[in-house]
Amino acid sequence: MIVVVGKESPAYVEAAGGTRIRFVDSLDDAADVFGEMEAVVAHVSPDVLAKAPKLRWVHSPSAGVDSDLTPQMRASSVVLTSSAGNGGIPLAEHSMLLMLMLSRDVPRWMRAQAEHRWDHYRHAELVGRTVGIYGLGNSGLDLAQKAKAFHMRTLGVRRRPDQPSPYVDELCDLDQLLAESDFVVVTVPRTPTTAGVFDRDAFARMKSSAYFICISRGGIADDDALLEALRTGQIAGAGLDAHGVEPLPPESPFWSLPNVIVTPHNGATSDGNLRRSREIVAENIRRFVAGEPLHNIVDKVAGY
Ligand code: OXD
Repeated sequence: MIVVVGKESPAYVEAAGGTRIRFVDSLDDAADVFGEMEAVVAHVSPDVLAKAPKLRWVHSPSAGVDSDLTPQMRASSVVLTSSAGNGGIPLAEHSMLLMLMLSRDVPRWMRAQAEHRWDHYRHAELVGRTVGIYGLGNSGLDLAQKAKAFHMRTLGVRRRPDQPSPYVDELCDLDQLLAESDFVVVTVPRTPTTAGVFDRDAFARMKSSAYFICISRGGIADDDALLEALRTGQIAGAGLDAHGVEPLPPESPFWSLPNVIVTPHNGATSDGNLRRSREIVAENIRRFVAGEPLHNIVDKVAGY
């Protein structure tokens, strides 16, 4: 039996063929069938994992599976798949939006508009500027393509440099990315390897005119170090869609720093994301039932 947390979907029913599929609002509503459950489309807690002896496959509705990868999930033989690929396009769009907003100081125009004030000033262009993309997965690669359309120079750091990286002018290491980028854009998942990479030392190595943008996960930057870099002018500003603590608490200083644009982990919540998520799930249900290899299998050691 397959259990899906979410609205009933004819496409999933069709993909499941004759296999039983049940749609619930929350996994608690499926407690009576935990013993029969072979596959789940939802975030699964260690408690549910322990109560589902027949479970073979869990599909996470998220692209980043850091919160799904509990020690129990890591230790179990259950195959975990992710929704990676659903948000690459809107996150690349969001990165472009933040680069444009920061370089043109759009908040300044918005303040002036609220006061009906004509505030006319000279601002930067993106042409010729360097964007350093930390992580060349779905969003990083799409961002590279979009940045080239804006005539930017693109640098990229990726774990597997042997993979094709179209639209990336140069693959480099973190040192070069920090030293040369006008915009550093973090697109990597949060894993034991990436957590805390952007520390005091990393911000000190960025240009004082550069902006830091994070569209994947908080915790890859050390928030205290980022705050210090923003307050002291070590870097010019930041555009943050992902935050160390979410929701960002009302008392967080990030809300009120003049050189920061905060969005509420909303960059990927688009119509296209929903459509792509459903396509990924339907295809994986079809594969599961047919006994074919699943898409987006998470490497539980690498963390994505
Ligand atoms: C995700 C996200 O991982 O929205 O899906 O950040």
